[in-house]
Amino acid sequence: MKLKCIQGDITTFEGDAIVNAANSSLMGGGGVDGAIHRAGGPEILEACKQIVEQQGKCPPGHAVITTAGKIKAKFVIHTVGPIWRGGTNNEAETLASCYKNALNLAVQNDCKTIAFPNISTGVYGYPKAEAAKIAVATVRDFLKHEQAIESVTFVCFDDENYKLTNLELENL
Ligand code: AR6
Repeated sequence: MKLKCIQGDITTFEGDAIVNAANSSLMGGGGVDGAIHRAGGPEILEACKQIVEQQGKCPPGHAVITTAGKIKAKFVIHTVGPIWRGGTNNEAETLASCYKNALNLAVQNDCKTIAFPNISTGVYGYPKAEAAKIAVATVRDFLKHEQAIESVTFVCFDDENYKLTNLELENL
């Protein structure tokens, strides 16, 4: 199985790239974003600033890639999840785009082992069960036509996301 699920802190992932659940400013924040910037050090913020200078803010559903600074992984792929507004504002499509665009960047940068957090399920309020369905289905579909990636690991922080993501993987 190329798809895995573990519980823990994504900043300690030993692989090619970790994905960050950022916000459009790319200037850091709380949650997993804060944890990644703290663990990686100022190099990550510096790289984010350069990206924003060149191409502006990162819209929801899009992704950019930077150094991982002091983090073991080689890269951080920053994506901006949708803020949950009841489900009728393209939240599902935007969330799926986060996973697809992050994986595309991973492939373009020769990343073979990638870790995702449960994007949008913290501060952004996306219902966890629905987010887990979208995350697993989108990654599974991507891997069907992309052979270069060896593994995608969902690194779940809280018990609920860990259980829900495992459930989706068992249902595959
Ligand atoms: N490793 C893995 N997952 C984590 C970690 C960690 N170290 N810490 C938290 N999580 P959130 P969002 C999980 O709020 O909902 C930030 O301020 C957490 O349990 O980090 O996409 C950004 O700057 C949850 O399941 O991201 C944005 O402003 C998941 O990560 C905003 O939050 C996502 O929760 C983005 O909100």
